[in-house]
Amino acid sequence: MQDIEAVRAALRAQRIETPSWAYGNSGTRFKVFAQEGVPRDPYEKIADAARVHALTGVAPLVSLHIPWDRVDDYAHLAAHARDYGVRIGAINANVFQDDAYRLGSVTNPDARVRRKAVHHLLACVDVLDATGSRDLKLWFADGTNYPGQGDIATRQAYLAEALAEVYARLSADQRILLEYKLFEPAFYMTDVPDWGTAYAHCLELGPQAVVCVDTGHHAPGTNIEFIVAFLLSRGRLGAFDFNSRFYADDDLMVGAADPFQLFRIMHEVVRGGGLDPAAGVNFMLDQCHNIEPKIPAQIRSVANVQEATAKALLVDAEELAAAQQAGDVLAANAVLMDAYATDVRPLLRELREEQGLAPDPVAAYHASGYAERIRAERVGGTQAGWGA
Ligand code: LRH
Ligand code: MN
Ligand code: MN
Repeated sequence: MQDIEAVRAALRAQRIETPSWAYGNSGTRFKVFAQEGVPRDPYEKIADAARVHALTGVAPLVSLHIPWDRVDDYAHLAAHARDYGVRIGAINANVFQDDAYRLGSVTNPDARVRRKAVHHLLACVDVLDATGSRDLKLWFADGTNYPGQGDIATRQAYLAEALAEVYARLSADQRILLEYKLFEPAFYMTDVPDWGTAYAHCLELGPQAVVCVDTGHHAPGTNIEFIVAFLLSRGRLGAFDFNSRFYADDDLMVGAADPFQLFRIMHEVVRGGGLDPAAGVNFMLDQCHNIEPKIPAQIRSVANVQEATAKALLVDAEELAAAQQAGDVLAANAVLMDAYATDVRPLLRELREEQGLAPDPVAAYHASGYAERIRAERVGGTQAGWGA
């Protein structure tokens, strides 16, 4: 039997971070469908994120992407966030959209381009200092399109050099989250393609370098929960970028494509102690809402993570361990499936009500009039990122 009070406490304590770019317009390389009322600047993105937190009670952090969220005064932006009841979360460095990065950023064959990239990464650490954020998230679009285009080992050495310089600049309470991605935009070879490469670089760097698992960044069929279990057991699971994929890096709502996979991932998180804030696992969303309204989509995504977490918490760990030890394959599998089959929505509704929140945050959002207000107030919203 699971201790239901412990389950409730764990759910109350979980925090989910939403990304600033989810609130702006986004799309594919074919079309960006602009929506009315989207934020015109980082301040308004934070206001929308604060709305998601106000309705869910568990999303008090907002990730920024620099320079998409460039402002003159980051301390001021952080103060604005605090005024709205949220805080600045991970700072995402962006070394992929300048012309100079055609052949890569930190792995570019030209030393001047490598310098420019490292300079930006160091400037992002300044943003961490100014905002009080803990995490610098590094994702590199670096790679090659054709065999022979670049020297793989030399590029790895350049990458290590750049990471070491940034790592040396961190304060004791700051971390590098190193994110990997199989392919795209590079189509032949990517310089940080998988968790093994990310893990190896983190090991070389030191304990303040940890891996970010973006659930959309694997080959189809990859056992992501294995990666999670391994990294967590080694103290190197720093964060998730949650989203769903059907094909490639689709950035759809987490839990939409494969809620069972999300449950399996959360089971490994719970099993490995990753829900304990001391484990340092940052549960972030990394999504773009190209055709659906953005704020309710974020609320829905937060709830999807909560549902998977609740089901994972309901796994009877003792019964599972006993069945595993006894070699009872079917019983062990049944323990997991029983938890997965539980409808946890009533429990989550109850927890929200206990906190003085509406039981259905999406319905509460629609009833609040916020969508109508921002539609009237905000004219000419911004685009989130490269879908532009
Ligand atoms: C790259 C990525 C990375 C970026 C984000 C916008 O595909 O997942 O995390 O910063 O998308
Ligand atoms: Mn990501
Ligand atoms: Mn991605």
